[in-house]
Amino acid sequence: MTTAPHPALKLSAEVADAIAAGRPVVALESTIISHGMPYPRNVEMAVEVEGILRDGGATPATIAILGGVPHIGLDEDELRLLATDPDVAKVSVRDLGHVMATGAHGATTVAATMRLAALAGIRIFVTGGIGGVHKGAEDSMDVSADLTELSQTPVAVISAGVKSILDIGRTLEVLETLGVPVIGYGTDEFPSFYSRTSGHRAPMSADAPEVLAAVMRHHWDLGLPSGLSIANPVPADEEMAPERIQGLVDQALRECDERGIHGKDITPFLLGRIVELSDGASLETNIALVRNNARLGAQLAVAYARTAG
Ligand code: PSU
Ligand code: MN
Repeated sequence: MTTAPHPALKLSAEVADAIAAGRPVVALESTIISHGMPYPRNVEMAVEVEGILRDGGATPATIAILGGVPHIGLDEDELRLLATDPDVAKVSVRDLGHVMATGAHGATTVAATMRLAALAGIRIFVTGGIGGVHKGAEDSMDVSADLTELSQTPVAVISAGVKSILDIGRTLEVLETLGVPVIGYGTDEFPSFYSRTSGHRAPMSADAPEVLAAVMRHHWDLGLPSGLSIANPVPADEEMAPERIQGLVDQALRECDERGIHGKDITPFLLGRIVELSDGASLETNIALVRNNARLGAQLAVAYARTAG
């Protein structure tokens, strides 16, 4: 099952050993650190989540571009740089060649992290939320490259669903069209990140990591090219009431429009504004759901490694 990591990647010794030995490894993204949360909670979260994965028996591999080189597995100084340096670019798949050519630092989105994880031989990736179809995309055509990448890169992405800054229904439609399995973990309803509910059914559900691992194995054994989206609802005692969050989201969306923010700046603006408007409550929920996803990610990585022939 193990193929050699792509030569352009710089793997940490720990991650290289784990991949070579077929031990459980879980990828983590870095846009969530550089553009998804404020300092110092971003670096605290990044360090804590790596610890949760280790405690669960998996090796964490946070992914970013440093000095133009894609890194798979970072140390704490590198996490801190990503959390503090204002010049770190938000890097999606289209940006990879450019950030490498210019020797810059880049924080990788879900899409770019998936691609680099796959090139390293990592099949499981934990994050908070994935990108999707933006509200009004009928006109703006703003659809996250995360969805395209999910359609063509064999990595299972654990998130807490899609937040209501996006058009959740259209996001699920596009994922269906692209042949991406969307699996609710322990739920029949697709979660909306800050809340356990969205009003949309999860297309499939599973109740145990072993079931998720078996789905992955069958999907890829058939030669299907896509990733999987595993939607793990935020724990009930840490969710935000849907009515409360929707009011804040609507206000942030209005402000985004008024200020003429567009393209790749939209998602970071909305996330930051929702933290401010909620007096930090959304940040606590965001961190809680990432922790929860890391616990599942470790279990899934262990279960998936056991299915290897
Ligand atoms: N949603 C979050 N936190 C994040 C992101 C999304 O709750 O940090 C980031 C992820 O890196 C995701 C990216 O891949 O935003 C999507 O950006 P865009 O909408 O520009 O595709
Ligand atoms: Mn976009």
